[in-house]
Amino acid sequence: TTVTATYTVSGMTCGHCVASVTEEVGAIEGVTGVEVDLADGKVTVTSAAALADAAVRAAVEEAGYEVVG
Ligand code: 9UX
Repeated sequence: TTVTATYTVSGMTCGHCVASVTEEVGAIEGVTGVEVDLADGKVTVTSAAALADAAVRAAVEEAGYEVVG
């Protein structure tokens, strides 16, 4: 099983933001990939297990940003 979900994240403006979000979201259990599109403010998460939106939301907030929409 592979789950892919894309989130809109506000506040990311530089490469360090990308690194922080990638690290925090990548630490969620089951997550196998994190792709951040800085220009579009999109974060695409690939997971080998069911992915809880709340977990992604919490990880993004932990990094200092916010999932919108
Ligand atoms: Mo770069 Mo991102 O200095 O919040 S880390 S803008």
